[in-house]
Amino acid sequence: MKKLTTSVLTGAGCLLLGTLALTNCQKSALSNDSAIGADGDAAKKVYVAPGKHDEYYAYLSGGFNGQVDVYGLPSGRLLKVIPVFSQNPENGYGYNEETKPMLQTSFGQIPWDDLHHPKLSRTDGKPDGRWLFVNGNNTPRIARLDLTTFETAEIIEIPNSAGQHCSPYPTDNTEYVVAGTRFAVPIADNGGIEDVPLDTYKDKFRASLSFIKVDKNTGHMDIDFQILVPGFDFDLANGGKGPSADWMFFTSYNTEKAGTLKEMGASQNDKDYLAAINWKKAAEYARQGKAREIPANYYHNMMDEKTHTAVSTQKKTVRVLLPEDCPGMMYLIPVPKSPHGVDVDPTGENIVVSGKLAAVIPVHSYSKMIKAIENKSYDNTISGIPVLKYESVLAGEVQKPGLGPLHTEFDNKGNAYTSMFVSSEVVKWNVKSREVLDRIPVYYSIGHLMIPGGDTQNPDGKYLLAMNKITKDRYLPTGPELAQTAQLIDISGDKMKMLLDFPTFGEPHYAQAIKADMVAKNSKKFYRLDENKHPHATIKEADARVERKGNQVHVYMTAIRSHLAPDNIEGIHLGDEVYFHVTNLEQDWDVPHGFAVMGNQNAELLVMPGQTRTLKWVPTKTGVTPFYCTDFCSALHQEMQGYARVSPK
Ligand code: CUK
Ligand code: CUA
Repeated sequence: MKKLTTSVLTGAGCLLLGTLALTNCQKSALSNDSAIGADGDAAKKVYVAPGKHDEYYAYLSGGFNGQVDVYGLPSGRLLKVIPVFSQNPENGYGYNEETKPMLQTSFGQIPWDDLHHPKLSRTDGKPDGRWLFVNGNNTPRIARLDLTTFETAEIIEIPNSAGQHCSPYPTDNTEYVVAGTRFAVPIADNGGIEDVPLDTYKDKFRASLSFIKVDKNTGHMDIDFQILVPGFDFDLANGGKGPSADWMFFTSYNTEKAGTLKEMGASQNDKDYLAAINWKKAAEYARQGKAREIPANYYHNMMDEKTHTAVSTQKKTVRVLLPEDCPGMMYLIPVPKSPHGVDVDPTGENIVVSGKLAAVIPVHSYSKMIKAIENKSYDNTISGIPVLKYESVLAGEVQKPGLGPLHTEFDNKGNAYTSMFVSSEVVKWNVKSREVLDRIPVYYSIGHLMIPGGDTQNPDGKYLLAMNKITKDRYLPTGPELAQTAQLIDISGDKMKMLLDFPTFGEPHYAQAIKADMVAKNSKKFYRLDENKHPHATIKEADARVERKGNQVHVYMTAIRSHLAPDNIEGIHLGDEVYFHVTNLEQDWDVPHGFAVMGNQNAELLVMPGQTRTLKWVPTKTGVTPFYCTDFCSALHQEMQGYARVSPK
C-alpha cells in the first residue's frame, strides 16, 4: 500500500498543486488506515473526558459560510457557530428585527460574505480575550465579536474599497485594526468608486488601507483615516510588535500594473513588494491636517447593549491620506513575485514573507530596514514611495523550504512553522539560523496554520492547527461536496506529531486560539431582566398584550416555562404586518425559549433569558395559524404553543 508522503507530493508535477499526485494516491488511501500519519500517543493527547473542558478556545473562520466557528482544542469539539455576515436560522440572527440592521451596507442588507481572518484583540502584544475581529472579503466589512457573549457586536463597512482581504490586523495594543483591499479601484475625487473605462487602471485605480480606531474600553470601531495607494492590490498584512510595534507590513501583488513601475530597474521585475507603513506617523499626519476629508457612503452597525437592538448609522465622509504627501510614512521592500502571507516573529525583528511561487522564504530584518531608511538606501521610488534595496533589508533566506509557502506562525522557542500549499506540509525552521529542522505532511493542501498566540509576542508551544483546503479521503464520502478539514499537530517536542483530524465549516482560512480560562471567566450567563431596555420588552406576564397601529399588529409576548402569553390571538387580518416581541422571563443560565410561526418568511427566534427578540410575520393565508416554542425547555415544552387567527381584510 502506497502511503501519501511528502516525497510523493514533492515529486515532478507538484506545481499542478499536488492534485495529480493526490488522485494517484487516493485509490490506495481510500482503503488505507485512516490514522495515516497519526502519532501513536495521539488518542491520549486529544482525549478530553466527558464533562471535562478543553484547554483552548479556537475560533475558525467559516470562509464562504460567513460565520465564525468555535472549537475546543485539543478535542476538536464544535462548541458554537457565531453568525457574523450570514443569516443563521438556528438563532434567528439576520432574520429577527433586532439583528437585521447588522447586515446593512451601502448596497442594501447583504446576508452573506466570505470571512477569512479572525484576529483576537491584544493588550501589550498578548491576546486579551476581549474581542475577535473578522473581515468580510466580498462586500468590504470588518466585524467585532464580543467574547463575553460570543455574538457579533459591531460591523463597519469600508468605503473606497473592494475585496477586504488584507484584514483585519490589530496593532500591538489594539489601538487600530487595519484593513486593506485586494482590488485597487478607481476612487473619485469626491469619494466613491467611479464608473470609468477599465483601461484607466494606471491613472485612476488606488488600493485603500483603512485604519480603524478601536476604543480601549468599549471596543467601538471608527475609521480614523484611509491611505490611498496607487495601483496596488494588497493581499495580507500583520502588525509589528515590541520594537517594531509602530509599523504595519502588507504584501502586495500585481505591482507591475502600478502606473510608475517602469521607473523600476529591470533587475527587479521578478519582484513584488512588502509595504511597510509607520501607522503612528500616519496617524500624526492625519491629526496635523494632512488628511483630506472626502464624501463617502458607508454604514456602521452596532448592537446597542441596553436594548440588544442593532443600530445602523449611515456615514457620509472619510479622511484620506496620500503617500506622496506624507514623507517617511511608507516604504516598499522587494520580495519574490506573488507574495502571500507576511508574519512578524515574537521579537518583532524578523519579518517573514511567503511567496506562493518562491523557491526560498525571505526573512527581512526590522533593524536593517530602519538603517536602510536612515541611510536612504534606495534609488527609486514608486508614486513617491521609496523602494528599499532587497539586500539592505534582508536578514537571510530559508533555502529549500518546500513548495508553495503561504503562512508562518511561531512557537515560544525561536522556531517558525510555514504552511506549504503545493507540497502539502508544515515546515519547521529556526528563525535565527533559518535552517529547516523538521517537516510533516498534512492532508491535503494546507492554507493557513495557527499556533495559539503564534502571531503575537506570546506564543504557546504546544499545538499547531493546520487548515487544509482539500479533504479527499480523510472522512466518509459525502457525495461531491466534502467538508474542509483541520489537523492538530503536537509541536512540543523536536519532531512534529500528527494528533487529530476534524472537519470544519465553509473554508477555514485562518483561526485564533486562546487559553480557555482567559475567555471562560468572563463568559456571560444570562441577561438581567431588570436591565432590559428593549422598547418592546414585556417584563411582567400581566403586561402581555396585543396592540394595533394601523396595519401593524404588535404582540407583546412573554415566555417562561412552560407557556407563552398571550397564546390565543384574534383580530389579525390579511394585509397586516404582525410583530411578535417575545421576552424571555427566565433568569437562569441555559434556558432560552424559541418561537416559530407556521408559514412565516423568517426563521425562528431564539430568545435568551432576560432578552427581547422580535419576529416579523406577514400572513399570506387566512385561517388559524399555530405557533410554538422551538427549544426543548422543560418537560412541558411541547405545551408552549398557541394560535393566531387570520381573517380576511
Ligand atoms: S488567505 Cu486563505 S490560505 Cu484569505 Cu488568509 Cu492564505
Ligand atoms: Cu420554551 Cu420550549
